[in-house]
Amino acid sequence: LTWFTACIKKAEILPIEDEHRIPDPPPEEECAAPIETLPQITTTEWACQRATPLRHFNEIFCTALEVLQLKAEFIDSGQDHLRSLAFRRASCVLKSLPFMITNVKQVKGQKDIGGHSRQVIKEILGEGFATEVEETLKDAWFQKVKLFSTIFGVGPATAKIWVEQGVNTVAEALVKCERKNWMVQWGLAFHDDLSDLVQLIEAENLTAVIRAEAERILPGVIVTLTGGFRRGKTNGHDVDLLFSHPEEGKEVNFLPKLLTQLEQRSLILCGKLEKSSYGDRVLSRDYNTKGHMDHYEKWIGLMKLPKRFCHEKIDPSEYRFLMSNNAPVRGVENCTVDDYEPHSKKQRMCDGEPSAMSLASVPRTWTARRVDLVIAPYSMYYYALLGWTGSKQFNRDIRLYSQKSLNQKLTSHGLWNFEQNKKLPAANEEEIFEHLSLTYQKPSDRNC
Ligand code: DCT
Ligand code: MG
Repeated sequence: LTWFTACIKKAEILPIEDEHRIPDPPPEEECAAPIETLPQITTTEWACQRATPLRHFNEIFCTALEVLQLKAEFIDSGQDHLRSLAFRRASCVLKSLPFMITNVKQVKGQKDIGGHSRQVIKEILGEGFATEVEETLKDAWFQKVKLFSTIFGVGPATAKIWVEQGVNTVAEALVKCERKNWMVQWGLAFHDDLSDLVQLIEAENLTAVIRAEAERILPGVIVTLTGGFRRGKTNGHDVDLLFSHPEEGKEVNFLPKLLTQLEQRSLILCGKLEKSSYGDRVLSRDYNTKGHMDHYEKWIGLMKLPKRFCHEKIDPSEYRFLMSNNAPVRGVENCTVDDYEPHSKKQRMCDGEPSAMSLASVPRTWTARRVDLVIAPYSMYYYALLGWTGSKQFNRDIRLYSQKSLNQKLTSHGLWNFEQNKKLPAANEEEIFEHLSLTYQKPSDRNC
């Protein structure tokens, strides 16, 4: 009891920065302490009904459960996909708790924490680690699939094929793997740059520069840094930028103009512009969203981030002096989505531009960074903002909740109420939560 009192107190006062610390495991006999003396879990049915902060008290368990989630995702048979989600849901519950779990009895009977997850928690409480997690982390197959699936353009399916073909390293993949699409070619060539996480300062500098260019092309344009950074993360694998304009229609052909401008500023390395494929069918009951994140016009690619952007806050009024090509941009006003494609890297490589490898291997004043630029018409903007803010698991949860509990279909394009048979507009994120009878969760509390 003394141990529990001490460790509960410790958990209560544990500064959140010390989230990796765990109290020493209790001696055997003390594990039998009555459950009533421990803080009890009272959680909601759905993750979107509660706050899930970025930093929390159960990091040690969540990190372990998310290793098993990843392993199950890699194995990816139908059942393993379900298992992978089960580990994630268990981790989500633990992230939302205002105290640290100190006894496995506390999670007993929790709908989202199944037997397997409980076993992992129990082992960590007793031993300080879980054998299955340690073995997974040491497993060469897991390490290689994990490494390859972080390469731009490579998902777990391709990563697994490479491992089966005997590819061991990124350098080997460059030589051995044939029929690589443009993303994989560039992803491999710039893997060193891209495996370094994007820091918040870089994302903010890039946003400021792109905002300044965007504003020149389309005054009044909305430019929002979304994804993990909007949820309060201080680093991430990419920069997700969402654009819109309060006067609907003004966003048409904005993206190719912006890209042309950014190319002339030497900020674009390679990428692909995808046209919008949105239609009202997307909100219909039967529409299968699998394989599509959304249908917005977007550019997916790599940008060249001047190295200075990585270390100090850049004043956007000053940034043009950093660019190699400071010439005024001509012809931007005539760009359309249809004529932008010839600028794409694929075409440019055919035109004799240097290959990814030769660009990557020379000394550079810039770092390659993964960037997504997404355009949303204003009537869909707040749904796009919700979707692009994530997390991926928060989206999964709130969408399933809308469908199962409310008979409504939520996507990044809107919310369809099947009973009223209409789309529900939203003028801010709070209104979306209201439509869904949910307490508003701010972005930093959507870290499921
Ligand atoms: N998203 C989603 N479903 C996916 C992928 C992404 O709903 N399959 C959403 C949630 C987050 C947002 O899009 C941006 O995606 P990522 O950049 O992959 O996620 P992130 O949270 O920003 O992660 P990171 O911080 O590593 O960039
Ligand atoms: Mg991101």
